Amino acid sequence: MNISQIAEKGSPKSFLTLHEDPAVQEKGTLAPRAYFVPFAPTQRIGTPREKSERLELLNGEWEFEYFDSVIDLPDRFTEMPFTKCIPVPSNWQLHGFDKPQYTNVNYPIPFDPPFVPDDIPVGVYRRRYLNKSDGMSKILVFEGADSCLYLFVNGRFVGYTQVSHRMTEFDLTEHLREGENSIVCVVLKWCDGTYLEDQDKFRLSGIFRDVYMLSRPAGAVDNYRVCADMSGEITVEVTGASAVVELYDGDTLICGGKAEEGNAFTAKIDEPKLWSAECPYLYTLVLKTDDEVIYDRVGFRTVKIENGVFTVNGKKVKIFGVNRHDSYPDTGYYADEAKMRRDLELMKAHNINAVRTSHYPNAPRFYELCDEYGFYVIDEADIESHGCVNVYQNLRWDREGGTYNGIALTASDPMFREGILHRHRLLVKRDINRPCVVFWSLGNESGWGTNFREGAQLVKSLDSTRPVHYESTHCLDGTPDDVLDVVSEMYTSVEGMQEFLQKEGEKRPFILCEYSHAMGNSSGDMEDYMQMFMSDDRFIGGLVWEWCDHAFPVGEDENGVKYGYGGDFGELHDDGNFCCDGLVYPDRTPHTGLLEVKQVYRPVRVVKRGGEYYMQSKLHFVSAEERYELRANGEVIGFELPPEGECKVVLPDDISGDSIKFTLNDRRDGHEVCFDQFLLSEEDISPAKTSANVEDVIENGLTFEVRAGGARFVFDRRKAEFTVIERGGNILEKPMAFNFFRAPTDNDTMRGDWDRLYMRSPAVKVYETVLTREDGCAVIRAKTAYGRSIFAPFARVDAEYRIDGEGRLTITASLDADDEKLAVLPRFGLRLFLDKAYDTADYRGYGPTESYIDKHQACRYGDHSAKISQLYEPYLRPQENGSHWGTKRLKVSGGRNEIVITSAEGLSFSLSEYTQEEMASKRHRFELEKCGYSVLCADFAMAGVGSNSCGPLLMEKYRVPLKGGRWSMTIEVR
Ligand code: IPT
Repeated sequence: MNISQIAEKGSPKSFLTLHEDPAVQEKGTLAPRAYFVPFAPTQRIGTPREKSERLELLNGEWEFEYFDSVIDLPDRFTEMPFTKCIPVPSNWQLHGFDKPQYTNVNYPIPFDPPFVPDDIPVGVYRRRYLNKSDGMSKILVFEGADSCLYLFVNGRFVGYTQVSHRMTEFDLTEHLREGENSIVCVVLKWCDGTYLEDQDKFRLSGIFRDVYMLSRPAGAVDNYRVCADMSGEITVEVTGASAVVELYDGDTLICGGKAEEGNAFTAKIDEPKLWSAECPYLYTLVLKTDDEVIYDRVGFRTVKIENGVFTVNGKKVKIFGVNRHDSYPDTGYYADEAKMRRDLELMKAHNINAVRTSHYPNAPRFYELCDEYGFYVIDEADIESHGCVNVYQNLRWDREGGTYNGIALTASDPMFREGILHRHRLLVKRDINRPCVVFWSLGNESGWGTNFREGAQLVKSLDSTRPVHYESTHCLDGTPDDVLDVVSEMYTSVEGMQEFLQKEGEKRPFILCEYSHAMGNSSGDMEDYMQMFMSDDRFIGGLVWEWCDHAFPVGEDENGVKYGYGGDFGELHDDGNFCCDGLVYPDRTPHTGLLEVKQVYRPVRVVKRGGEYYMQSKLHFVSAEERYELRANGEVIGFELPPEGECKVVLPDDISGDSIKFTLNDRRDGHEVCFDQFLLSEEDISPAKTSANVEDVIENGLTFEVRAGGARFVFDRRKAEFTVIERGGNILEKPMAFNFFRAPTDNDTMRGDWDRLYMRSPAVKVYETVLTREDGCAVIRAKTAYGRSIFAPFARVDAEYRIDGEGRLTITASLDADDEKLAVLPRFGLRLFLDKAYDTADYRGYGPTESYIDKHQACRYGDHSAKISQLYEPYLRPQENGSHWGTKRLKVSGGRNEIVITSAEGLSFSLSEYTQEEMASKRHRFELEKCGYSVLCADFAMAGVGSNSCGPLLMEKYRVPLKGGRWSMTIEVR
């Protein structure tokens, strides 16, 4: 619907015509500039921006009206009565208007560019603005509005902006009158930009970042650019006016001069203190004009790609990063400074050194904080159009002979040329002065074509000091992608990375812009990727997908907030919990995956060679001893470890124990940075031999009964499982059976196969059960198979149950699983339903947090103790959790007896109030019902977790061996 056809001519509504015009990205706006905030000349250096006398924050309650359709908007909406209010910044879907929709790839609207549906949801914002003329220009700044914004002042149309995550300035000087003014913003949920902003996130709308008015005097600079490199050279270019330039190191003026339009200020300082993520040293730049001063921070640093190697200040720096979205359960897309700081502090504390602002520029303040804390930033343009993949599926894809290449539908389309180029321009223009930005990224998942090629060239023409990154080079028209400075891929397997190195003619370095998809119980492959990153200089490193779970409250219960995800908001279509794929829960509580990341990304490692211990540093710019304190089993050890160096650890003579634990603590705040543990000896946990004999063995048709050492066992021959294990009372609330299933993790993408094989509830076929007496023991041998219907049994088990004279039961089992039908078997072990009084586990294994064969870097091997509730890891979507790998001894207590399980080869155990069936059947953690038992799973083998929800299949070495495995464990009831 062309609004101008239905609106009264000349009415405010008649101006709403630009959002379906892809040639118009903005109207009435000031030229994009670098982000800065002006101050009054009297203000102290370092004054926070909110305190600037030249900045008036307009955040707060604004009047608000919402319409499901722009068609229903009154023609003269600027004069309509406003009955509601909304906080600015915010997303209106989180304030009772419209509803959130979580969609990943699929567009939320029909693909019909440049048009969007007639019924566009619209939010109208109004606030009064008191203007006191002081001779200065009044510039209204929006740091973000989704998806586009029409601005009206005192009923008159002022301008238009789209590109949700851009900063837009409107000069209101001519529009404001003395005294009270009315500012009205019309924000539409969709515009032609929606086709370029199909980022995988909850789709929310509104003015979601800060809004403020700047007062700028005549004779102020419009814009400036600072370049400062590792040689100490600094250049400051200004436009719009000349300025006095001063550079301070702390309070000391180190150089100064004048910058004029067309005549930059340049200087060279001696021995500059360089900026890096490790040592984020910043100088202060002051730009003075007659009645204004601008403060900025400057980092001297040089980013380069030379001979296929990425360097920062000449060092082969690796990116150990995360992808970060703006997503907060209370404020949606809005991150205030405290939230940004919290994210960055958490990242720092977890040894993360880089952030990709997936998939749009973050709030400008974010980059200043990255400068300050020290993060390498891959700054990404506000572009993602992967919805194209599904638009013409089976039509264009087939016709073009490519499948995934349909993603490039907008990439060469002239209709989107301006939209794409403008997004690239806005990215560079705004953030060009930020030392933290080490790569410009052209966007995400939008395919490759002429628009992107031109965009890359534009970016390079605007800034030649940073390399250009882009991942999505799927192409429909053969446009070459050689303008890109790196080869970027996502979710490539470690083998795939190895293959990259073999590619003939490819000289560029390689980065994994997304990897180790952190969805649910994940992060199982971190260390394998780390080994690969370190194996070749051409590997720049990678960024884990992603920082946080995106979810919003849908209520509260006794456990706190109930989080909803895709599908919980009445969406037309959704992508379920694919948005819960972060290293932290929505409230920033770390997932165990974040702990794994922290340990794998550790800056210093201890290795053992020839009986000696050596520390190796991944730091490039600072000696480790300046930053960290080393302890070996608690004792402080002196060391000197230069950047990129190695040193021998001199241990005190009296060091003792089963293992040596080296811990590194940050000298500034004492937090533990990382550790390395080496086992020295292992106590023999095998049960002591006994001369006692089994007392009684009774064969009873369908049962075998054994009495030994005060314990009694009943074995059901029909199912080949124990129904009674007792010493003063049966510990088994249900028969103890072999268990193959687990509540699928998000990475268990093969769960459909498991269900087709009826793995949740297989029927057992018993071929034989034989009882003999051997060496004073009772020995039951059973041959069984497990399956239910349709196929051959998916698993065959030969088991031996040996009960000795002390009443200890040793189970030895070998497995023969169907490797035709199964790639990954979730687990192989025994499940015991115990009285719920059994609520405590003392174990020697990998803890205290959950551990798996491929996810235990963050765990220490040793003795741990936990209550059943502490063994539960509350993933938003219930799934396998809380297992402990490498457990050699487990004692479960709290009930009448103590149940002790030992295994020389180590088993995985979990103790849970929830059954795997319950967890597998519920969508949310808040729906889980306790089963009334303590469910003890003692697994001979438990599959790793990997990251297959969006990544390679679980590595062979982390799977349960389908054939040839033979394991044993001993159960003793005391
Ligand atoms: C990849 C996207 O880049 C990212 O935004 C997110 O959607 C992630 O996947 C999944 O969580 S794209 C995927 C099709 C490889």
